[in-house]
Amino acid sequence: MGKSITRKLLEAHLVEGSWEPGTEIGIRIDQTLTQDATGTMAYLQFEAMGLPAIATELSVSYIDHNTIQIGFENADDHAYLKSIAARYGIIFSRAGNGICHQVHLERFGRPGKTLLGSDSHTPTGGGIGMIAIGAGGLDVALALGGAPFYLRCPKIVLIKLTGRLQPWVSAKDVILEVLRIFGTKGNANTVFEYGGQGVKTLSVPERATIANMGAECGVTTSVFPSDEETRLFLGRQARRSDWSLIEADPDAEYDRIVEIDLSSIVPLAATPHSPGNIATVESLQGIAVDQVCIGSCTNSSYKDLATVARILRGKVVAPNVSFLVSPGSRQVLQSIEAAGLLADLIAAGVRLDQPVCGFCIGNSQSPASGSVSLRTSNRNFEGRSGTRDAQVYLVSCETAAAAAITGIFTDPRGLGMPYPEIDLPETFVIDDRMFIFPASIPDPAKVEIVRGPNIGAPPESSPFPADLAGTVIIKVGDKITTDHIMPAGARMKYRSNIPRYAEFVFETLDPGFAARAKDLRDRGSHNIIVGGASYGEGSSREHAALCPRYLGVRVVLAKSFQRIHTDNLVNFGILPCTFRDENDYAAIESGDELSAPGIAGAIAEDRSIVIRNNTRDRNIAVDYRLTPRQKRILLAGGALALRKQITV
Ligand code: MIC
Ligand code: SF4
Repeated sequence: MGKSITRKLLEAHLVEGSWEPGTEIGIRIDQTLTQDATGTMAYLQFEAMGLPAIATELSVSYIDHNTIQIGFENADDHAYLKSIAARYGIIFSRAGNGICHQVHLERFGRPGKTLLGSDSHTPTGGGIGMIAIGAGGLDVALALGGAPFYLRCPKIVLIKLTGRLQPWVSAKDVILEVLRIFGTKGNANTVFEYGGQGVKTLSVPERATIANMGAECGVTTSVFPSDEETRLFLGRQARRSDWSLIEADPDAEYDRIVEIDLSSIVPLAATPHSPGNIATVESLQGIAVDQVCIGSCTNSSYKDLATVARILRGKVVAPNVSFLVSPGSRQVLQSIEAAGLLADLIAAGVRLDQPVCGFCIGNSQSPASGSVSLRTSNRNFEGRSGTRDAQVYLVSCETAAAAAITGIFTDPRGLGMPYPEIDLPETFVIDDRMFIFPASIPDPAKVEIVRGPNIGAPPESSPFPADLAGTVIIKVGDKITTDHIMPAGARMKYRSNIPRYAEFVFETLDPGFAARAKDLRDRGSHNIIVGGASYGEGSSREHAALCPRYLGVRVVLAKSFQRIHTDNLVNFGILPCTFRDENDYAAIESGDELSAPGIAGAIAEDRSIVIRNNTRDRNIAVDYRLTPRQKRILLAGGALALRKQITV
């Protein structure tokens, strides 16, 4: 049997374990990326390791998330990150240069390489034939120091594309169709590999849109072949020599094959409040729209913005619509300007934002109460926009542009105009002057690290308790996202200050949570969170583990977990465990007192755990699925604590 792309690339980077799906493997990481919201903690942890320089081939630190700068905190973070990059040999992408995933694809992504990023949409790099994986900041810090990245050897699903997209249907509709088929849960430890003749009809930025939003299915990553289209894209970036051919063997083996005929896809939307709630745009026609936001790492490429500009050419935005465009990068902005397309947007009444995450993470452009917002981004979790009762729909650029003109949900196929086919420019505008490259730093060892008052050290940890005795401090339902656990938006500026950020854990669900948890922690309780299915969906932010840990959380007992969050919990010494019998979920309430004598010994010896609910006089059997490496981390109280134990 031949090999898939996924298997070829993972095997080429294998440093521990062997190809047995489900078992843990360690892979070498060639490249890393961080963004400012997760980056500060990642580099604080890297500093705590005491290494002189990074060990990767290429690492980039991007400023794109916290760019609002109300108060000193964001700018403090930027200054810290800039000094860290200069000291350790990391490329620094200044604020205004663009969103990490878009810029990385443009300037640094290379077919065949591995990329680990402290952001869940790092798989965008799969569009160029990379194995690109999102992880918590601590895992990225470890990779920066040369450690392997550990993951479960994945199952591989071939998504075989046939046919060609119809006019007015685009890559966003393809990934929404994938989300319709696979949903947002149950896809952990899986890679979506794209193949079939239909792939050839998609350009690299379109493939990147699809790979990007695979994150919403909860897969490890998504990957496309590197072919003639990839070569053309790299040529447009003046990087032809970075190209190599990457393809699956004709008889490659897959765990499952799902065929999608591109020509049968229609305009789709994810309706409130999950990227997995898929409906046709046709079925939503007529709903009044208050806001249209175009951008984010999913849909902010040259083709995306050029399409929008052409649709809006000669028209003005409907009176009831606030219309925002945030380009993916400075290159995209410069390229649409060079092609004369920016003028169309300005004439149409656009509110032009910086090339940043902006509206996507809810730190600007929050919609009005109860209003309808159409966005080309990738997540519409309740409240993520910054407005709890806003109705956020995720759509393609074509559908977004149609609504901007008509003021209502409109199937773009009914606009009554010819579909603007976009020819990509022969070369994009290439201007790397907003990067600071390590070669330009005369004496890195002498660079002083800038630490403003917003920069705090990662909190100390203590070993996992020998005997568990604690309180259920919150019981939550299914699909609790990291946005519920650790709100972003306006709160994100405290990312580098754990005691302060921890005050907002579960803020939207239970504003009294932090004070209660802290009080119990100080009285010696091991706090316990009880969750439903798919606990920890969404972002890679390790703060969703680190801040609860700071508040004394030691165990999360849920029906099931998302991958990145599970790894983050273990990395900070919190046990993720599941109900053996899901009916036990009903037999436990917030405020219950639980205990498990000898729990650490049981984990060390791989024995089963029974947690006693003392309040209800009942035993609850739980399962935990930890590799020997993860057990060592958990019992030591976290990955940094373990590292210190080893190096002392
Ligand atoms: C997101 O889209 O939720 C974020 C903000 O980019 C996060 C990272 C973070 O919380 O800083 C992600 O996707 O991992
Ligand atoms: Fe930024 Fe949004 Fe992409 Fe996250 S999903 S990296 S916030 S643009």
